[in-house]
Amino acid sequence: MKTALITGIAGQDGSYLADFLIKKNYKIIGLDRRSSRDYQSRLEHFKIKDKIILEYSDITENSSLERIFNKYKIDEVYNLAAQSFVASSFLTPITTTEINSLGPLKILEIIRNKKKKIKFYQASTSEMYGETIQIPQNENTPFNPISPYAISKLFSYYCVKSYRKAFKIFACNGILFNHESSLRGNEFVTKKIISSLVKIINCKQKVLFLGNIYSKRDWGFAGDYVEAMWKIMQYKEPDDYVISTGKQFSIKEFINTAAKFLKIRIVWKYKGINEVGIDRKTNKEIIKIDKKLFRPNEVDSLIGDSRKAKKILKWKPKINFKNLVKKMCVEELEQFNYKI
Ligand code: NAP
Ligand code: F7E
Repeated sequence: MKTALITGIAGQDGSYLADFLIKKNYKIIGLDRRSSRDYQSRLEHFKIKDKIILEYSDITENSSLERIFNKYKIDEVYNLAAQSFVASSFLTPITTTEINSLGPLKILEIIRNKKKKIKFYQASTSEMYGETIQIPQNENTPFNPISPYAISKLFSYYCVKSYRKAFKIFACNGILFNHESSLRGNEFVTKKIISSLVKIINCKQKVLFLGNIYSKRDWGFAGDYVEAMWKIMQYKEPDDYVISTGKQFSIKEFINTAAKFLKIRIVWKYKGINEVGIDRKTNKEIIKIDKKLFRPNEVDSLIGDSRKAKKILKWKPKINFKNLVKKMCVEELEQFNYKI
């Protein structure tokens, strides 16, 4: 039985990965930080809380990390803990960097000092491509990060490469493009759109406010992407892989697709900051643009090329864009017992 340490276990990917690895008969140590919020609802969703050993820690705190590494014989570390919200990183760039850059470096140092064969996975991100000039983006595309989040992640991306080369550590980067599910944090655009539309049709919310609805993302399903993380760690050589669907859609296209599933007919009117989405049935403006939701720097367009993962790891996404949106709509409706 292998033992995996998952940092950020209470997050979207952490809970999906824990569920996936439990089914593969792993012993799971979950690193979670204390919170006053409803912080383990995702683990409860999978009904796996009692199958995990939870250790309270913080990836910015050396001694507490060392305690965990001394307590268990860990085979694989999946470092998913992060300040993962790009918009927040402009407001808290230093905390973002302490968590996203120094956190993984501290874990790599522990692995290096232990001189044991502990594999390390780093949750790298398509945000590192930033203002990209190459379409689609693959493992050889130059990085051009434009947010504190992306810059902090680029630091850890290079730490992984450096420790792999210098100290022969089995350390890998998964460069994952956006991946979603109904367990996505409420502040991310896909979850925000679907939960707001569901509330609007049930008269629990009047308007959905959004920022830039013309940026484009390559959206996949979180369940497919955690399988890729595991495959990256099982390959005979440590390496870096792009994980994506190879298709991109704008936020506006996401809204239109979700609205269709939810049987809302939206008519778009006006341009720029005045653009509105009108519900044809009620004639009410249900989508409006809020200047405050625009980011100081915006990544306009991302689309990944994951042919390397397909060829070497035999990985490919099972759920396409339409089915992802549908799945999120169905689960949102079920979760809140809302009706359409
Ligand atoms: P998420 O839902 O925000 O989960 C991140 C988890 O990390 C949360 O449980 C969070 O705890 C925890 N965390 C934050 N700071 C910590 C600290 N100092 N010590 C310990 N734990 C800490 O993010 P996700 O969507 O699952 O993403 C997982 C990882 O993949 C992240 O590293 C993210 O940057 C990266 N990534 C995500 C995507 C994506 O599309 N989802 C794409 C590429 C890369 P709290 O709940 O207490 O905040
Ligand atoms: O924004 C636009 C926003 O916050 C997507 C993280 O998991 O994926 C995620 O980062 C787009 C952006 O995700 C709103 O400006 C418009 O263009 O859902 P998001 P993200 O920034 O792409 C990457 C790969 C990660 O690594 C990150 O950890 O949607 N947008 N209006 C909005 N975004 C939000 N959140 N809220 C809005 O109201």
